[in-house]
Amino acid sequence: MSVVGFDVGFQNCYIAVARSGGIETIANEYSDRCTPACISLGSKSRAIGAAAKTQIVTNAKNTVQGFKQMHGRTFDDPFVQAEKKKLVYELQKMPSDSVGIKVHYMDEERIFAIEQITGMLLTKLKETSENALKKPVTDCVISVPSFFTDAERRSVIAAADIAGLNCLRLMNDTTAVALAYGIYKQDLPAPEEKPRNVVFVDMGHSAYQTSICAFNKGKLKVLGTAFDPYLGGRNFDGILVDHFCEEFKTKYKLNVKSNGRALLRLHQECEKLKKLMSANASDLPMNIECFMNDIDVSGRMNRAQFEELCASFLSKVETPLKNVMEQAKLQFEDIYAVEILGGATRIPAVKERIAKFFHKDLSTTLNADEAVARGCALQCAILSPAFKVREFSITDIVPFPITLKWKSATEGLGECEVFSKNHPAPFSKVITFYKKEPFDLDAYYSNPREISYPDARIGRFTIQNVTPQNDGESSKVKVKVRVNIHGIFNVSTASLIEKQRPEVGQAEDVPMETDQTSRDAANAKMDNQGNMQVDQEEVPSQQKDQAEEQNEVSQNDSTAENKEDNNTKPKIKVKSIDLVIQSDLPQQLCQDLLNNYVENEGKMIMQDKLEKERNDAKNAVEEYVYEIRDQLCGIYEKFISEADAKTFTLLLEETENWLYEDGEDQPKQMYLDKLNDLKTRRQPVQNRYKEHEERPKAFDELGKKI
Ligand code: ATP
Ligand code: K
Ligand code: MG
Repeated sequence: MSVVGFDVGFQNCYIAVARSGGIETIANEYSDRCTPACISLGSKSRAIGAAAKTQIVTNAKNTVQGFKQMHGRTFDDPFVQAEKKKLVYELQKMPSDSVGIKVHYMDEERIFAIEQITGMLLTKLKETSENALKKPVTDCVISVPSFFTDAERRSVIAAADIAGLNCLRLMNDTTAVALAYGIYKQDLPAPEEKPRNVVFVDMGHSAYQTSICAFNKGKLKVLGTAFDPYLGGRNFDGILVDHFCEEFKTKYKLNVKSNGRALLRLHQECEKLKKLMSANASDLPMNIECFMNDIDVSGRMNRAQFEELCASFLSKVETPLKNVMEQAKLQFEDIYAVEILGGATRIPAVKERIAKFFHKDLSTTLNADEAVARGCALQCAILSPAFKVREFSITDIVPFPITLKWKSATEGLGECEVFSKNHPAPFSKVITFYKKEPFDLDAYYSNPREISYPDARIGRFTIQNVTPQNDGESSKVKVKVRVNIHGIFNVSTASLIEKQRPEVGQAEDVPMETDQTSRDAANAKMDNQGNMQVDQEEVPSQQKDQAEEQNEVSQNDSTAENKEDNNTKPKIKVKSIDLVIQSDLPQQLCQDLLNNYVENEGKMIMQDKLEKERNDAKNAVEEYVYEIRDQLCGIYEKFISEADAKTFTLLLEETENWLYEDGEDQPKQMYLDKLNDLKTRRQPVQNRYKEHEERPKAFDELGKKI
């Protein structure tokens, strides 16, 4: 079994794996540990990662990048609409209202769901890790921003399914980083001592996230998280692009924004310039040859100017930091270290602002690019039964409080916040209802304005098969709600507690245990008023979810059940009946569609493989032509007549020309045949050459024998 962690960034992806030597980040086929989150659809195959990035300008309309934050969103989502304006490739509304990406692939117009696009990227990451590990990869841990809502998280899991990956955990970026930070530290305070509080600050290409974690030996607890989902390196690039668009308008009379390709090139150059300015404060040039209408353009910028232009973005750096400190309820002197990571924290002005806020020098003990992937791989190792890692418990939190609402048969509306802000996660709770018929539970984010998503609905969970008791009274229904290991809310189980007829002779006159009686009475009364919510108890997760269990924050075993069993002499026997829960989740991919996408991804993988083989076969012909040509005027020269050599050379020339003309695009077999043809033609001269080469050796052998 393999242990793999994927950091799926908006711009850059990293892969870490566990090998016997420990956790390591692995490189792709270009010996680069960074794989761009980029997919280029071609007329014969797909290019994914580094190969796709080279096509951003040349195959602009079919090269997809910058899609991560469109997961789980509808096409009409204001964020999607704003992105759409900046994208060169086309977006289209899917029948389910979600975001589709319209491209030309295999000479056809195709619309891919966002899950399929990330699925393609994950296919690439999976292949890269399989090549490094030399075995199949299925189980993995994938990073997501901590601000991702349930719909976004579910959408990423669907993408993993499409790529044939089994995502053991969707791990929040900053939590992964905290794990990578803590697990190897030998000097963490003992469990009973005051914890070591560390702030993590990650600014990537699209988003800015921070968390504070408390570390003790063998464990970490997230104290708070805060973010600006729309602040990242790309905003700084955007400022430079706008600046130079203006400058080129006056200087060269060019309307850059009207030309998609030029704009893409300018983006690339501005990003380069931005990075250069991180290392160099002086005036720096930016030159682009043949930019538009055959005009070469040039501009200049220095760090001070850049910071002035970016002032409004820089002023946003502080807010999440303030927010996270308030959540953790810590003073600056309680902070042991501020660890920065993510590419955009290399911008000096960003660093300065973070350091100034905490009155502290920043730490860079983590690899700024690879820490997320490493944390994910560590988490995967912890979850994998096949791998031994030191014990380390991770307590994450619920970033957005969650409320359940329900309607009673008698019109009233019930409501209860089931998970408060920063409640430990993963976590389960049991809620008891008194009901006579099936009912709906609607889950919402309690503070719609807090989430970076336009829909506060999490989902509707219908508890089915609820019937009254034999005596016509309401039935007790226990519902387990859960924030699972992926940070996704769910109503995981529901059961109806059926009172059974007391045995003869024990009967009705036996008084019920007082606590229970009064509680039931109170409940019944509330029931009539339509307030069904009665009892809220926390229980640990079920055994079967091994992974979650070990990390779960929980009270003593089954609080709720124990209370009843210990205090009540069972005068009335009860039977628990499992109920069916039907869930209706916004933007959830239906199973049929998902199956279809899985199948399609399989087809595309096969197509890519065939295309690669075809290309390899073609390249083999070309290489063979060069090889023989060299040999004809080299080692074979003495073994072929001048006339034969001439014919052969002519044939090679013909073959070469064919490769660039009619043979440019032929089935694989055609190239194999051509290659065989050449090999057959070479055979006689090669035989003569070999014979000659072996003759002295034969003499030698003979000599030794004598
Ligand atoms: P996200 O976390 O938003 O999903 P990501 O993980 O892909 O995105 P990172 O790889 O952490 O993002 O960072 C990429 C960003 O960092 C880009 O905007 C890039 O230009 C920027 N960056 C990288 N190096 C430097 C540098 N030396 N100076 C300034 N910016 C840099
Ligand atoms: K990254
Ligand atoms: Mg990132």
